[in-house]
Amino acid sequence: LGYRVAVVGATGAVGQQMLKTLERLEFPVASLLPLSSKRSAGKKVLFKGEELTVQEATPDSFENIELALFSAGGSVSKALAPEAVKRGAIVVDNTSAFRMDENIPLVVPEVNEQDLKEHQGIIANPNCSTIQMVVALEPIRKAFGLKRVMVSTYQAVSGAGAEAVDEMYNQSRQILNNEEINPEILPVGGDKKHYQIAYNAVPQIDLFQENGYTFEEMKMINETKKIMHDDSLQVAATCVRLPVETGHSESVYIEVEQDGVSVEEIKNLLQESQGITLQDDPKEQLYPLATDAAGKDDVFVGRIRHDLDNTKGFHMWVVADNLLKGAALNSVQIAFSLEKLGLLGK
Ligand code: 11C
Repeated sequence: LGYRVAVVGATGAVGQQMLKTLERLEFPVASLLPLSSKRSAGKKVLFKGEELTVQEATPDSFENIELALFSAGGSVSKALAPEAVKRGAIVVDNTSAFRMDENIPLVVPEVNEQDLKEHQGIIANPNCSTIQMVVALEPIRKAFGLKRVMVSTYQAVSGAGAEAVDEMYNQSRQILNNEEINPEILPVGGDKKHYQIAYNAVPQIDLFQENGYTFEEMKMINETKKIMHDDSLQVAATCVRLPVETGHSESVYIEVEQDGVSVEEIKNLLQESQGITLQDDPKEQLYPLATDAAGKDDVFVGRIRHDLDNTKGFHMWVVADNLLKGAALNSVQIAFSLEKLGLLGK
């Protein structure tokens, strides 16, 4: 018993995590169809101990599918997600293809699960750096109101794909061996120039927009407002890539609406909130680290402290596994929410 599920991009870093997460969280899967581009078709993937052959995704692949999780790039989603919906599947799309479409819910279950009720076949999974931030901020927004968010990110290379991870490790070895390096991928595969990522910090994630912000920064800004249903929320972002394999870290400054809020109140609130682990004890040097968050489901929050000049201002450090809560896990949680709300199944 269960649902007929397809995973599009099953051989990719996020697709692999989707398969593992469906299995680990025991999502009711009756059959699993791994799909990919032509290039990866024929490869094998493992699901519940069974070796499955990956097939090339075509419109007809979705004929019998009830739930399709997409993570194979925006152009694949644009071409095939509507085809899957035409054939009766619900699509959870982990690309930026549909996120800002006003008819498409952009969902983080801890924040706006009810938006799923408005779906017309496609549900968008937000960008990884947005997801972990809104999970941390939603309990504060609900309790005290939220006026402003200023975030600087310290993002892991796995966000740019498995080839970027290889580039980081190869460069690190080459530099240690005094060999010449030849950056080809980071900061952005398709951009004009490429820079060293090993032992570096690169303030560019995705392409620059006309306004001087990168697309990653604009995703954080626009997606946060959409998920929180607040266009007046002031959001600014600076996104930076670090030589960390997995786990995005974020320094977040917020201003709440309400006066007189204490650090203790915020800590207590976050401690009780779903999907959050509070790690905040400066005396014991306890704070979130990417190396601890990697492989875990929760969003980790610490270093919570009052701004020294603004009584409504707070600083915090937010860390999560970008491939899990930032991508695969959030998609599978959306599937669970769809099931809970009675929205899944033909
Ligand atoms: C990164 N945040 O770390 C990106 C990866 O829109 O889903 C996720 C891109 C996206 O490079």
